[in-house]
Amino acid sequence: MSLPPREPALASPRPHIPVVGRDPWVLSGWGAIKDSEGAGEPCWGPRDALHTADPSQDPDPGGCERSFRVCPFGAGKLWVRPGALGRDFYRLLLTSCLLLRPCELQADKTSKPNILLILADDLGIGDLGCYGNDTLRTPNIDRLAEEGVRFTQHLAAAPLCTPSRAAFLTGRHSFRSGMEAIDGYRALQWNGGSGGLPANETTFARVLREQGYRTALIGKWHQGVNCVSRGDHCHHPLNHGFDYFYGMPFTLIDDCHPDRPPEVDAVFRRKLWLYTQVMVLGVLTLAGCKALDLLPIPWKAVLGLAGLVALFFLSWYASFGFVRRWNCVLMRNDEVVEQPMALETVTFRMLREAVAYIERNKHVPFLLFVSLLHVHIPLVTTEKFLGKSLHGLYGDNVEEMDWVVGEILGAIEENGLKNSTFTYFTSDHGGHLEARDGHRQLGGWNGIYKGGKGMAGWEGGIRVPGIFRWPGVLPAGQLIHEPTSLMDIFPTVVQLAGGQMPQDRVIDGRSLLPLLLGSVQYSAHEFLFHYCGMHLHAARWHQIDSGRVWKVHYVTPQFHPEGAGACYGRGVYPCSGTGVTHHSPPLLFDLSSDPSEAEPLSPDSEPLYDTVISRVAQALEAHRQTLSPVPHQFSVGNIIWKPWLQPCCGTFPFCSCKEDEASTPPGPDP
Ligand SMILES: [Ca+2]
Repeated sequence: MSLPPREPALASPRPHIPVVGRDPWVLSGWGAIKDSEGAGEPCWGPRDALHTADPSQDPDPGGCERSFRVCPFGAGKLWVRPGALGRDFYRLLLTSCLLLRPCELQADKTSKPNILLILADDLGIGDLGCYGNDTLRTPNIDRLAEEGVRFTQHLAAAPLCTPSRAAFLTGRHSFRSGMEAIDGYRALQWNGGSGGLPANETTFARVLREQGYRTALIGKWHQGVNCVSRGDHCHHPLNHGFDYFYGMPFTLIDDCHPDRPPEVDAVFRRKLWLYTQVMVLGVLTLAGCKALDLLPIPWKAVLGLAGLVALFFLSWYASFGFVRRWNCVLMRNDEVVEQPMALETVTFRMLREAVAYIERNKHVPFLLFVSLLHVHIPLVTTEKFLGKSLHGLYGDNVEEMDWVVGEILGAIEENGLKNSTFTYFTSDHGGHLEARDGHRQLGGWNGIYKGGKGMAGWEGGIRVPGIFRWPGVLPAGQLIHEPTSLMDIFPTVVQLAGGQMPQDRVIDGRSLLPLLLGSVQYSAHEFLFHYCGMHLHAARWHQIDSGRVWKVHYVTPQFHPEGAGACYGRGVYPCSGTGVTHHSPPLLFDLSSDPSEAEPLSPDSEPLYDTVISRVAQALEAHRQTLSPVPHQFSVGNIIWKPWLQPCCGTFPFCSCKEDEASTPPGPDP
């Protein structure tokens, strides 16, 4: 895999692509209100003149029934069809709307774009062709980028699954909802734990459903299930605004694969197994001594000790010995439909669900959040893709993921929804450098960026792909280097749906529509703060007047071995304690000239050093004023497995069921 050149970050192999702020569109005015082929009658005018209230009765179902009301002009309303407009004209309308009345994008159901969000799991930014990779084949995602806008400084709010997704769903840092660790566990460990996204959090799905959207999550959740009893589903997707769910309430882990070594609490489990063996050996020794009359102890005592050892073993094995059964579960809405989940067909089944969802909702606005199981270990890959990439099992899995994305995009196009669908693709954080099988790399590639999954400060942990497509509205092939966040998706889609932002809480995300439409040149994020658990590790300052992006590190992980760029052999990298280094004075980098964070600046090498440190400290102090304590969802009491919370089909603890084989769809053509 070749390293892309330095800035622009993960540079485009297509240098002619226009860049916001350097080659903006020129608005050409009000002329070209034609269909996409430049023919036909203009698709605008009073709404009633355009289509009937019932889309099924619409004589032009592929046309104006998907119209999009943009904003009032004078006393009337103007209705336009995205695909029918000249791009400049449409962009002007939307820009005017944003400037005049930010939420005027609201209208009835037929006026809203569909929203398709695709989130990859653990995908490195350097794994996609459109971000500079020239050895992995990702033609479908590359095409998405060519037809849309690609962000180069798109940042996860946290470097691990659960907190990053909590922030993505709510538009605010995960510690604001308690979905971050103080120390210890940094992600939910069990379906049977009581921690999870609190019911009083507002997801974008909830807001969009209130705006008349159908809302679905297909794929991974990893935000908890139950609180106090099995089936209360307080953290379940259906309790967070999704009206359809098909997928894993947890996440793929090595334990889901019968041939892979255990992953959940693997070190702790090895210790428990060792303790059990020592205890058994002790009891056997006692029994032998008793049998040979070497020790004057009664048999009752020996049997009592044996019983205690058995109890100890059963108590831990009941949870850890059945990790696959407890955690690798497939649900449809409230119901467990497969336990443990069969890996061979799960990709096809989830894809089938996504395609079917698009098909049956094509006449109403929908939010479809496809949360891919790719490319998390154990890298479940179907036969068609095995051994086909240049990068082993990981590469095979990336290429299969691209095929899945292509099939979903194909369904959008086949149903005539391409121009009325706002599509987004990203990853929940950077590639997992420590995922290895011996010397075989099983994790992603973060390109020129230092660090990876688990590391909150270094770019490799948090810089992810960010691709947006909305043909006819957003420009094709545009590149934006501004700092943006996964948390921005919340306000962006809420604005698209005409919803209201929650007013009773801090929202850290900012709508990307002005940036996407080119009505502004700069991100709304002058500062971004990068947390590892509850610990601030770094801060970023986009100094607009100079165009420079500064990065200040207060805490960094200790690589193992030193200088390795990762923490090999040490399990999950810690956010605090002996595994990190505190920097006083902090490390300072200029990402504009040093995106790999290779050369820390000093007062001698950078005249602005003190100014930058001081300005960022000032912003940090203001940021800290917005923090308030909340219950911790990752406390030991919430994290541990509780039998009474375990999702289960059949009779507990023999939970077992299998989804109807006849409904298993065929895979891709060989
Ligand atoms: Ca992940």
